[in-house]
Amino acid sequence: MSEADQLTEAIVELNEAEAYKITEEMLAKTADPVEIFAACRKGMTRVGDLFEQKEYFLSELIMASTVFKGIMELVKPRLQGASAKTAGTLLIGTVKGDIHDIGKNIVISVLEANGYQVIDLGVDVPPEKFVEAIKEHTPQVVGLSALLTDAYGPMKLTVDAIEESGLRDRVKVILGGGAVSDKVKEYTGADAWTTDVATGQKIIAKWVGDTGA
Ligand code: B12
Repeated sequence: MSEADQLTEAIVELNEAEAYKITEEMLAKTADPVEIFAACRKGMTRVGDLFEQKEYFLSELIMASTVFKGIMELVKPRLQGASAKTAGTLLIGTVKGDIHDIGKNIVISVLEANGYQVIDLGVDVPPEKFVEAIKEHTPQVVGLSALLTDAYGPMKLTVDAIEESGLRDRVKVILGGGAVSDKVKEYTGADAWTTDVATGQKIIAKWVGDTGA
């Protein structure tokens, strides 16, 4: 079994010590944590499946997110200071009614490490707060995160509110998180969607003309 698979297993088994040990081992071998993120997401998806099958309960979801946050603490120092340039500005938040923020926080860490200025509005963010923050910070990109299917409505209301305030042509909107798809993009009127940080980063870089130089 590869180290990435072992990390996925450790998360699914909620084995905190083992998960941190494997993360340290993986970090010792590579400077790029993308494989670690992918292994974590796989693990969290399986934890979610077990929750759905009623084999795991809310306490296991909370435990898995604690393990995940611990892994991020180990990975974060590797991400910091990678870049001194300002590649662009991203405004990001988890939409109203949804409090999942693990994925959003990964996006923030990765983009900050790549020189982006990121304004984080947190979780359960109402549409008007996004609008106010666009006026205040003039980002090129707005990122809406959500993991609940119930968040499609709030995502659409957020894009609508940006449109109604006359700011829509000033920003690109990208959706992220487990609950998004091409259909959700069409429904909400967003410009793009992704369920992984690497793809999101590429789309955003293209929009802001970041060549990575
Ligand atoms: C951890 C977790 C929790 C934790 C959240 C902790 C936290 N601080 O975030 C807790 C325990 C609090 C929780 C609560 C709930 N949860 Co929950 N949770 C999960 C779980 C297991 C993992 C989510 C996760 O962190 N994944 C790992 C991250 C890294 O992946 P990600 O978010 O997709 O992020 C990546 C990309 O999508 C992308 N990305 C993310 N955001 C953005 C934004 C932008 C702009 C970009 C570019 C990219 C991007 O980058 C990330 C890295 O690649 C999922 C299972 C699953 N299958 O997802 C269920 C899941 C999402 N939860 C679910 C449910 C039902 C709930 C609750 C309603 C449970 C309850 N009965 O109370 C509550 C909801 C509370 C609320 N109002 O939001 C369901 C949702 C079902 C649905 N169809 O809507 C799931 C799918 C579980 C299931 N299978 O039933 N949950």
